[in-house]
Amino acid sequence: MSISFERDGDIVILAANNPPVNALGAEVRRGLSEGIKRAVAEGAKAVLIYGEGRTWFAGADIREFGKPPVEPGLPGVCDEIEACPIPVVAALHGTVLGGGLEVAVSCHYRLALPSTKLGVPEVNLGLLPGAGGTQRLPRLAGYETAVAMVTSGRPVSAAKALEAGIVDRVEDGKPRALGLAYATELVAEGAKPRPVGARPAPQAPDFAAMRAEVVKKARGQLAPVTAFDAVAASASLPFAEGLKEERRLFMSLMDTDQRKGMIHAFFAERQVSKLPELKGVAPRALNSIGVIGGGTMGAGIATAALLAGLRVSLIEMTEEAAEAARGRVAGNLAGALKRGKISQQKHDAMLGTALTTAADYAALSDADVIIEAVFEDMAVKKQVFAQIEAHAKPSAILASNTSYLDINEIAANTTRPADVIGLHFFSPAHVMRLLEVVVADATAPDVVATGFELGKMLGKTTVRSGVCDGFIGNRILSTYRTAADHMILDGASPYEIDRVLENFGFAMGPFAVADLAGLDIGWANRKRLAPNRHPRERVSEHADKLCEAGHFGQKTGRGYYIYEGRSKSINPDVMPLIEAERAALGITPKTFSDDDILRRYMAAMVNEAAKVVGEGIARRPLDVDMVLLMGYGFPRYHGGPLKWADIQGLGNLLADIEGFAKEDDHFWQPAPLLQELVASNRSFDDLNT
Ligand code: 3H9
Repeated sequence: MSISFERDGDIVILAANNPPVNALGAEVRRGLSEGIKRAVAEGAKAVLIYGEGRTWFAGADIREFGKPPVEPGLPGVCDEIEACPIPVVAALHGTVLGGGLEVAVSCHYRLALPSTKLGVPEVNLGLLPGAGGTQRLPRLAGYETAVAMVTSGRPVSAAKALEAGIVDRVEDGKPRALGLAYATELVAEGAKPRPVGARPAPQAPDFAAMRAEVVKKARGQLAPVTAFDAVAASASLPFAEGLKEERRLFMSLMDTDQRKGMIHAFFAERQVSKLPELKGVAPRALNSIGVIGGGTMGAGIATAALLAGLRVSLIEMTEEAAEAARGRVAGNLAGALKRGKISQQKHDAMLGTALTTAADYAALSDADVIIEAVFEDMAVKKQVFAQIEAHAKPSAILASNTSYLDINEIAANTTRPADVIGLHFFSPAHVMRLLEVVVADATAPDVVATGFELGKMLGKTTVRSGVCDGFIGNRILSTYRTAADHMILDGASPYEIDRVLENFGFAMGPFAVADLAGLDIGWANRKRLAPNRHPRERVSEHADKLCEAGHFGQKTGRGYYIYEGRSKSINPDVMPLIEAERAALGITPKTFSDDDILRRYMAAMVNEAAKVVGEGIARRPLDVDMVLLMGYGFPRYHGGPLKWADIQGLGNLLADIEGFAKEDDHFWQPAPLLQELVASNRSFDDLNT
């Protein structure tokens, strides 16, 4: 039984037992509805609801969305609880989220354990609280708190919920015992039901200003603004009408592509690190890591590892460089301390005993995983691996943080290729959430499992990649950046392209990103690839010219944009460079509409992503989606490039690619997998299961 019915004297206890998170699936809803009716019919004096296991209800069952509804619906169950003629007490613990919080605020009295988190994260799924949350929360907590919770999706602590009036008391103990004591007390006092819906809505604030703020923060995402409108409706409509308006707005979001994209992202995030090949494979021991190279990347990796409780040996070439690397880690940890992520005591222990910096590889002798983060040059990497091998213990894993180079070649140069793996972090490594685990031909399964374990410990979204130039993410990036460069040669400006992609939902367009990453990185990469470049490849040179003039983007204050303090403006030198290049190549520039730009850019991204999946570099389309979402700023509400492609219709995308191929059939070669999916009328999502 998902909801058990039990009697303790005058009190009926409804306990939820639907692991892992007590989601409010159909059986749970039925259990609650029947339990309330039966409690009243049997003459109970109060009802206690609590959750068995690790949490109260963590929300509606997300797997039911998009399927035909099953009665009773959650809004009706909440109304039934609220209308119950005897007091209903909620004893909350764990994560009281979404529909879970809506059930809680439909109860008449609420207590919470101090560790409880309460929130309405529906906006993160492209939805709004659809079971009365937008109408009941403002009546309990006022508009400021309700709007903040509903539009951001961020949970609040039990203490904050108490202060805001969302819970009545906070007590430590077991939910069942505490709830029973509270209910017994209420019965003894003759307490009555206190339906939140019967309270008047608070005084309406300046909704126009609040809404403008929400629109600004939402950056194209529909749910926060629609959720705001639902909350605001509570000020002008009677409670029952407000519920109807909430329902209408909830259903309108249910129909959107953004909802599909975000729910895909939710499940993909949880599925991405579950690899059938790792079932039953135990990771190796993982207590300490070694990092070679204490630049921004190495120091970031060291910081992430220290924050996860690992011991770290950080190796540099000289004592001075090792000291400088320690300084970088200290700077990162100072930031974590300032933001309250770690205590002073932990901070001091990390810098004191957990971190060793040295100029001698002998300091690596105890490390379980050794990650090199040195200059991107195969000869340098091979030398470093030879040194690592000389000092690593036999069970150690030897990892490279290379962004592009061939891990098979690195592994083949060692005497223990089974221990070699790629661990591709993204900079700054203690902030960015993505880790690509690059599996080479000879990598042992327990080494792969340890890579995933490390990612989990560091709180990263960890994705398996095969070996190819750039792995999953940088390979796809390189292709869509090339498409953008071709558009520039043919008539678009970097600023138009940035604007279109920012309107699509990226926080920054590709040229602003290039300035941030450093234009010298792309420059070095183009030089590396030049010797093997296909003669038919179109290469634009304006970016090289910027670099030759010493303009590397943000770090030199000038790139595609000029950076002064916090302000960013267009660099007037860029368009003349591009125009000169077009003239030299005899290209008559044409006009690109915003739609043309988006279609070409996305077609290039999806086509390369389909090749990456088709070749087995990524095992599933969802792996690509996670890489782009977590490492490349792809807007979460589009779900990832391959989910977006499914939603657009793969036939349309293939037709676009075939159309573009008429101009340049070298660059626009349709991915065989895309052709196969279109021919068999299937989607990328069909390959995810
Ligand atoms: C809603 O309530 C709408 C209403 O307003 C209106 C209705 C009319 N449903 O994350 P974990 C699964 S919208 C189904 O790894 P953690 C999850 O997929 C909902 N399944 O654990 C995973 O499965 P698997 C609003 C769910 O400890 C397993 O549980 N609520 C749901 O790191 C463990 O999850 C939310 O948005 C669900 N609601 O984190 C809360 N939740 O093992 C969403 C989880 O097969 N959930 N699963 O991979 C969360 O934020 C986290 O899961 C939580 C636990 C914090 C609860």
